[in-house]
Amino acid sequence: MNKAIKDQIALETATSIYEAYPSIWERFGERGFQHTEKDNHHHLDHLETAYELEDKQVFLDYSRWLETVLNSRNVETALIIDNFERLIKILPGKTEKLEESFMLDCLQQANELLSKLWQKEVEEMMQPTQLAELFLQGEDMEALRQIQSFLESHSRKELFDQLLTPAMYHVGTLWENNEITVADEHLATAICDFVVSAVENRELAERGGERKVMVLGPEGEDHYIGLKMVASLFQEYGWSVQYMGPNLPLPHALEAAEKWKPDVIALSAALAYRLPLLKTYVNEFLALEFQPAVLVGGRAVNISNSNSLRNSGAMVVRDLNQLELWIKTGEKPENDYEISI
Ligand code: B12
Repeated sequence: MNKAIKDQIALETATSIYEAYPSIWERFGERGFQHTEKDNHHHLDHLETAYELEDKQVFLDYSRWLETVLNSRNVETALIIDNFERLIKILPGKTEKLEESFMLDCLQQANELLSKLWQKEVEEMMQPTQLAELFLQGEDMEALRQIQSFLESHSRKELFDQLLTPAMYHVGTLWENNEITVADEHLATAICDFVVSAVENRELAERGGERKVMVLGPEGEDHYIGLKMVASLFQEYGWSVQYMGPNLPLPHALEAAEKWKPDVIALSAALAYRLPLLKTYVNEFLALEFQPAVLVGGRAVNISNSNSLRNSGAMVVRDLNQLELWIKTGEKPENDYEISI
């Protein structure tokens, strides 16, 4: 297979992957696209070597190695399988028949192998409901152990989004169904709080950055786990963070803001009836002379119509993905989730 053909296959494959999953532009950007193209060159080189040596195992060993490398860089096995499937469709007609059929066999066998590995990983992966159970049993050290193992192949944001948030929502459902008591809920929260603090990047937090964010919940609001996650994400991106906790009366919040002059004030509320108060906070913060940006998030804004907040000039951010995108690019979130209750 000559270089021009390889270039063509690699480009075609990378393009079709990025067309199928536009969100990976957000996650990996232009550099990611170039890496995908380069990766496809590697796949083709290994297919060629396997063909020359008449040994499919060469490609299977490569696939196994590739899975380890890419997983550690937050690329899921499913994406590798998807890539190989695309090669299976794109390769035919681009090389001579014998080589083509050998390569297609290699790709097929590699995908069978990767699917088995993927399946095993999913089975072994901690599920949010299991984690909630550990929280409710008071198993703090076991919960932390499981979380640290999750973090070996996932980012902190993924931990918050995929494991901790659904685990706490599950706790909420159990409470709603009267299957657990408020005391159980408190225990679960305390352990969730403990693990969020334990996985915080202390070094980054202490270093602090030039951009400043103040994170708080309005008076009366007791829920603060989401708030801590928001603070942690800002820290991860090198911001200086003042985490003021929930239930901060407006005069104190204003005084602290005027003193520290943060670039951003991030607010969170869980209960929908907190929205009018949230709006008061937003208006007061927006009227400050140094003009901070005001971000609002949390369950309260996600389940209700937050147009009035948005109209007042605050930026309503639905989840940590949107927040991360905004931190990285300054791009305003698209808010297509207004559901009135
Ligand atoms: C733990 C808990 C408590 C604890 C709170 C402890 C604490 N320190 O946080 C306690 C026991 C004190 C409590 C009290 C109450 N709670 Co409560 N609680 C919960 C529970 C189970 C989990 C909350 C949580 O930690 N979630 C996990 C976090 C990570 O999720 P999150 O806050 O949504 O945050 C995510 C996003 O929204 C986003 N985000 C959050 N904030 C922000 C901010 C910005 C700027 C951005 C960008 C993003 C963002 O990022 C996070 C990551 O994805 C929820 C269930 C649920 N579905 O949430 C009920 C729940 C919120 N509580 C509820 C209720 C009713 C109450 C009480 C009124 C009664 C009670 N005893 O439970 C009181 C009110 C207290 C008060 N004054 O505020 C209801 C609310 C229902 C409603 N109609 O709105 C829920 C939904 C339970 C239920 N299923 O009925 N609660």
